[in-house]
Amino acid sequence: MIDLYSFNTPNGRKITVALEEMGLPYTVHVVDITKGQQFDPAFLEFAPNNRIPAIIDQDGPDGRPIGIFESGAILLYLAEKTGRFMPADRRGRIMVTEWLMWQMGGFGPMPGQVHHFLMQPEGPARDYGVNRYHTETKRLYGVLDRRLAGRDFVASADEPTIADFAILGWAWRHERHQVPFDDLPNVAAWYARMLARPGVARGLEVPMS
Ligand SMILES: N[C@@H](CCC(=O)N[C@@H](CS)C(=O)NCC(=O)O)C(=O)O
Repeated sequence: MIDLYSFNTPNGRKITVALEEMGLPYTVHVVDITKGQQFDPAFLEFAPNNRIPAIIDQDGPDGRPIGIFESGAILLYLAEKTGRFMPADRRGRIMVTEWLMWQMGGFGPMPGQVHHFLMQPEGPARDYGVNRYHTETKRLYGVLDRRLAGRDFVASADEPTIADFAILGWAWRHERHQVPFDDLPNVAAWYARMLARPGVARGLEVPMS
């Protein structure tokens, strides 16, 4: 059994989607980041960066519990544990790692900044922040759209991988960071393809707040 410590956010949704797709049993423990619960000392024991998501797998690699923080590390761990959503061949694994790191380094931090600046009071600081991070977020969506031309999934031709789950978590909030899919036909088709999967749909619906 896996204990998931999370909240209803893009980074949190990556993991419920992965757990549902993998068919792993798990229990959600809501960490309400709007109430400061991410600073609870008991949570910091295994999530020292005071951010969700984090997991404790009671059945860790050596049969003992293991705590893991950082959504990318959790996805890699779950893929290794199940042998699923990560290709077996080295070239395929490198491609998944590239797109997972692309998400973790940019396609998450950048739209996250758009969310932040959109909530600021009107004024030059807000305008500067929104412009800067919205421009970069749109650039990243352009990269994704070009990558998905003629492909069903980001890093593997015929089935999704953990890279798709990671990217989906943020694309799921595209309306909030104000990037419509009108000029992103390949992203739009991929998004619809992902949402049509029952595991993805369940992962996006699991109560987490
Ligand atoms: N790189 C981290 C980022 C995690 C992250 O930023 N989580 C946000 C919610 S999406 C959070 O917990 N924020 C709490 C806070 O800022 O105190 C990951 O991917 O796990």
